[in-house]
Amino acid sequence: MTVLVANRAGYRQITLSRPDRLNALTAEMGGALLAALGEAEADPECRAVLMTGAGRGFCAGQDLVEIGTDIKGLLVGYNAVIRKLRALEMPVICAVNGVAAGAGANLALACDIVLAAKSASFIEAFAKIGLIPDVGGTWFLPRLVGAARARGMAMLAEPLPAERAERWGLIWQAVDDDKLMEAAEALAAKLATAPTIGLALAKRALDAAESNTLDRQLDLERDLQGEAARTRDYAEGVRAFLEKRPPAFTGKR
Ligand code: LHQ
Repeated sequence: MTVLVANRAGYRQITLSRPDRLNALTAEMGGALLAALGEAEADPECRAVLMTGAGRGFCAGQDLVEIGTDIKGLLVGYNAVIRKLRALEMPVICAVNGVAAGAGANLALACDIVLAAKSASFIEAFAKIGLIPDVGGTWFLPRLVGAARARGMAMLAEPLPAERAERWGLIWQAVDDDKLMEAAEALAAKLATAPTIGLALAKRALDAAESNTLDRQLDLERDLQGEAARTRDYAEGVRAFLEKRPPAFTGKR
């Protein structure tokens, strides 16, 4: 098994698992990852996903031993994973436990909240082998860190340590190595009791904002807010506030 799936209370943990190759990606692994995300989506009890890597690395990108010649075919598969991560109607947390290189770095960046061990680094390694950042890298990088840093990362392919990645806004937080999984699990557990539909709508609005004018975005916010305000979690959130008690969100419509 190259992708391990564990059911936790309210969320799924998905672990990339080819530790002797730093969890480098294969076509089979891309398919397994997509299937695991599809199962999380189909499970009404699942309200968040936590992704991480087994062993000392998070993901070293495409497996350069098992790469074959069908580069475009591989990317069709990996791109489906990126699309699914962005469309998933629940938060996706990524715990980057070690080096994230090439497609592995950009797989992490496609997640909603990225934590990284302080010893981890992000390497847009593509330039070292004559490729361009893929699986969304050219889209995520300038949006997260700005044009100058995106170009430096893409062209120099140097490791960006987790703490600098946090300072640059590439990730949410760098965490002491021995606290990473504890912090990621606590975050996943917290998000698994959050108003899931509201979070999913916020995720959709933020992605749409990347290409919308303010005018269109205001319309979209109005419409999505209308949808959020029809959820039971909205009613519960307001009721709990007025009753001065913690809300009990169900994540259901
Ligand atoms: C690996 C790999 C690896 C195989 C480490 N493959 N074995 C997508 C789809 C379609 C087409 C093309 O491209 C793409 C996008 C991409 O992702 S292209 C970019 C591919 N990735 C890379 O270029 C990174 C290659 N790896 C490295 O530069 C280093 O391994 C890093 C900096 C990640 C880690 O360095 P170290 O901590 O020094 O570890 P290591 O190099 O000793 O690796 C440990 C083992 O893992 C080693 O095997 P060995 O048998 O010697 O112990 C490596 O050969 C193997 N490994 N990455 N991508």
